[in-house]
Amino acid sequence: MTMPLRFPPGFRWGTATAAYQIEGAAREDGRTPSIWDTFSRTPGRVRNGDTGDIAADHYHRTAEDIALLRRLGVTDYRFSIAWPRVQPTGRGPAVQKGLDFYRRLADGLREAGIRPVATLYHWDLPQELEDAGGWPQRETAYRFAEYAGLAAEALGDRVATWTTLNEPWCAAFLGYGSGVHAPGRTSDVAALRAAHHLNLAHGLAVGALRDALPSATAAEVSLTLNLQALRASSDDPRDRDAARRIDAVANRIFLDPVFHGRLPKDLVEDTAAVTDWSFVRDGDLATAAAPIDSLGINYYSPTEVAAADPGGADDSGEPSPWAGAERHVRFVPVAGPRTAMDWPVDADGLYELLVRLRDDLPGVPLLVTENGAAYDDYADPSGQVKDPERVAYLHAHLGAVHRALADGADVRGYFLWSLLDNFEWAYGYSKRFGIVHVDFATQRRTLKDSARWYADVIARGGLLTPS
Ligand code: PNW
Repeated sequence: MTMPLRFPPGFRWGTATAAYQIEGAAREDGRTPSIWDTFSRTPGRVRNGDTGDIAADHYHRTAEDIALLRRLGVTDYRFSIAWPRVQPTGRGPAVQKGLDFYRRLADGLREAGIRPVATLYHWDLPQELEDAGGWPQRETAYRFAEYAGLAAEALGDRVATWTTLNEPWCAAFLGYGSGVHAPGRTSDVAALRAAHHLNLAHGLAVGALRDALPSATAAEVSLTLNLQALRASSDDPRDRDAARRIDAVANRIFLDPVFHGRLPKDLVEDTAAVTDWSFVRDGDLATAAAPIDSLGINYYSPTEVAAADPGGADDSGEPSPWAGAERHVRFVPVAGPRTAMDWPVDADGLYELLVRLRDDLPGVPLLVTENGAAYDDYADPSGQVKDPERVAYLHAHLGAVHRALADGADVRGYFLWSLLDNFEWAYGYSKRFGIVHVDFATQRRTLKDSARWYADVIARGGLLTPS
């Protein structure tokens, strides 16, 4: 039988999760609070007052969850390491029990024939480091590099891919700019300082990882960004300038330091009223540009922008995650069906992003480290979870990856977000991204139809029908 959309041999098929979203066990084995424990326990911050105290109880159900991955047939599994489990105060020696958990996880994965892909920072900063100033403070970058070294020394022989940071844009601009994520601060200058110190932390951690990893294992070192797939709503130079501004403060603010060792000139100009960037010291940008082996991309939806109406229609005075750009830009709703997040379904955006990176970063292997959709799934009385919209979403987006591959983008793998329904940050448990349904009252796991569909895709190595 012919298969129209076959993926290359060796293509990595995975699912992704993050520690705070699934582990629970928030007070066990020496783990201390992270900024997300503090934030979620603060009334009004997370929908329904939900916290990650129990989450999907993955900390105690690791074997069951690895068995699920085995049933899916994935080649890779992307998880994150909780910094406050491994180094509770963000300083000093590692906690054995914390490391043991990730050692068991990695060993269990390897026994199942699954490559462990570990992210060091998926937003759970030890609260003590936030109390000392958090990411706007330079010291946090040095703390992170030390933690990276501890983790690599303990786990370096069994992790296949090390990702330093997940989505530093969210950590900096949602955490310190708009304040909708932990720690919930609302300051443009704090967000820009955080972004720089995250770039610095990334580069320092790459060095610490390279030093600590046994060279024989040739582990891959990577970084995951949630780049905006940007469209200007017209060719009018004012609309194109709005897109340039968002590209600077959301994409090139990370891409330029990490891949070219420089700050975007236009970003520095756009943000001149916010900061003079004097917190950037000599050598920082060269440090941030330490060579890495691949770039991870998280993609859910595209972003369309136009020039703000005269007077600045979007200048509502509300805290914004677009430091220096907010008064110039209007966000235009993208057409198409919507997920439960109210995010538009538009697979072309993923294609456009991958092709842009093919052109802008020649020679850099790409991984789609997150892609998926939330829908209001429920287990029917027969125990089935029918999620045809998710299957359609995934099919369309894998089709977009295939098109990008055919057009020369060097995409090495695809990690579906997410394995399990989980704690969706400010939305708590109200949004279900899993291909495995979790009944949070009983912790019962049920494969959704999309999980069976994904297992078939992996087994065949591609899609039977064009999207
Ligand atoms: C990513 N935004 O988060 C994260 O890496 C995941 O942990 C998360 O569950 C997933 O996407 C789905 O939300 C984002 O508002 C959260 O632009 C918010 C935004 C982007 C990414």
